[in-house]
Amino acid sequence: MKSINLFALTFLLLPSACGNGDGTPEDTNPPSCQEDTRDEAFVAGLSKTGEASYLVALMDSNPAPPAKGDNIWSMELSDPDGNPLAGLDIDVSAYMPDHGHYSLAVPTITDDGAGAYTIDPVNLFMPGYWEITLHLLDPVDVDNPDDDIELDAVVFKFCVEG
Ligand SMILES: [Cu+2]
Repeated sequence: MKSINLFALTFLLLPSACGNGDGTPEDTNPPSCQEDTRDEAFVAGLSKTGEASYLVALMDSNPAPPAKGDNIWSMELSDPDGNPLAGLDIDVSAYMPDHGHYSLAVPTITDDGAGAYTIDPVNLFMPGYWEITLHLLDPVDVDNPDDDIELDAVVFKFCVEG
């Protein structure tokens, strides 16, 4: 009986001896977002101007800042002259360059009028650095999505913790 008890005790002690997540040099956790210099701090109203001078503002995120899992984004779009842009389609692609994969979730885009749109969800299913590209599409023929014309595109860059 005594040898069995010692065997069990050895296994109980092993995890703490390996240093799991306490910042010791043998820690094998991936780098945290605090060490990532590619991402951007979230602020309500964070705006981007595409190469064609269209403006895309991230007015709010739920949750805020964007987090691992499903996020709901409230957007405002305006044309190069600053006029609100209603009636567009938005194609969203969320990509992890470090891993070479996309999020496969296809969000619902709601046109809330006067240039406001809701994207639900922006799915960031893994912790780490994400590049979320929004393609602004003009639906020339609403019955034929293949005819959409891309007006502009912008990229939002966020790192989400695990
Ligand atoms: Cu990944």
